[in-house]
Amino acid sequence: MTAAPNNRSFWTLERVELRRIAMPLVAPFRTSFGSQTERDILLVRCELSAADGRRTEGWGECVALSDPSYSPEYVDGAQHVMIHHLLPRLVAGGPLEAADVAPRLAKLHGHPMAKGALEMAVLDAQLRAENRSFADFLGVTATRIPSGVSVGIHDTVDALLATVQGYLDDGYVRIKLKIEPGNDIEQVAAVRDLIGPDTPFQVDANTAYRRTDGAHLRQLDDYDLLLIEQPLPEHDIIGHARLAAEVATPICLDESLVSAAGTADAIELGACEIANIKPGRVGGYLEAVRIHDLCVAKGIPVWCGGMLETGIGRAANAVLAALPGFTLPGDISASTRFYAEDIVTEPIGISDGYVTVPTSPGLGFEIATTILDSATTATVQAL
Ligand code: SMG
Ligand code: MG
Repeated sequence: MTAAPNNRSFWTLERVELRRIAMPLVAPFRTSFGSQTERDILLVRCELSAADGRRTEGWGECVALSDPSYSPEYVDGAQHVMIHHLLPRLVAGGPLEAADVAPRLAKLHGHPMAKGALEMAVLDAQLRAENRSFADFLGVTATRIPSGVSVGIHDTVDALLATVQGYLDDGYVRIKLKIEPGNDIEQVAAVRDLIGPDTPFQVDANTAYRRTDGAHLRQLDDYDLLLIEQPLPEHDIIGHARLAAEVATPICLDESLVSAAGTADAIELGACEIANIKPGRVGGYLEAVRIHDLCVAKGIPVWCGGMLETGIGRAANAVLAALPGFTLPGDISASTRFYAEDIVTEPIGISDGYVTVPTSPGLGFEIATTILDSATTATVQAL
């Protein structure tokens, strides 16, 4: 067994179980790339053992969607790459802790969502063994974070306004509206009119526009938006930089940012005036912290994005978003925004527009086993 220098504790990956769960949404969620009515989510449960006989287990959540519409990854592909490529490589490297997961998998290209879910499970397990909270691990001091809500594209402006009013009544402190060509300026004007000048408001295009849409998108400058999220295709960094020069509203990247190195380049090129940090999209929470630190050093405001996570990812995101660089409200809404029933014992909720930062050992959740079992559609012993 490897000795543990610098107080690092090394764990042997004993078992890895992959679970697929079906989570129906309380209402369809439409974006420029499609409409979701249910999430098909891949969870990772790992069991670790230490040389001194301690054992621990932890959970990770993979944020990949059912099809490669948001990003190249999709849930069946994530499961396949974990079983056939990532886990064999992880195990072959011998004992590990969470910080070893990304370097050990670095020679395998891409798949940040699959890699991030594995690192997350190891991190959760390791923190539980230490009886340590993620909040303590990250050194966060904030006890609550402001809660923003993401609003889908609606068929009519009236229906949209009714939905937004409901979220205002729930207490959300920031509205994000999904937009696409043909469903943008009129909707933004109507929502701004409804919510008044003081409610923070932003839009997300999920890559639906093109470089030639600068003059069109400049119309959004009239509505005092916090940001325009990912207007152009994910690889079009230069296009985003040009758009940032054409439009006064800050340009925020989401899909384009999959690593700290890429984020540094996008910032240097002037393409990323604000960063949406989604741990699942960037290969895990440790890379998310590196992006946070980079953005703080560069003076780039950040906020925590969401991927309709269950209580597992939602709890961990709520901790991450308590880091001081997260100066804008994140897409960390109450679990009930998407799900009638969550798979954790204390689903994330909001109170006066804020989410309490979880402080229990591990990433900040406990599994509600019976509910999880009834949501499970398949279980695979991957290791
Ligand atoms: O979890 O609150 C959430 C969802 C936030 O809009 C959200 N996510 O592009 O930012 C984004 C989308 C990606 C998922 S769309 C199915
Ligand atoms: Mg987005």
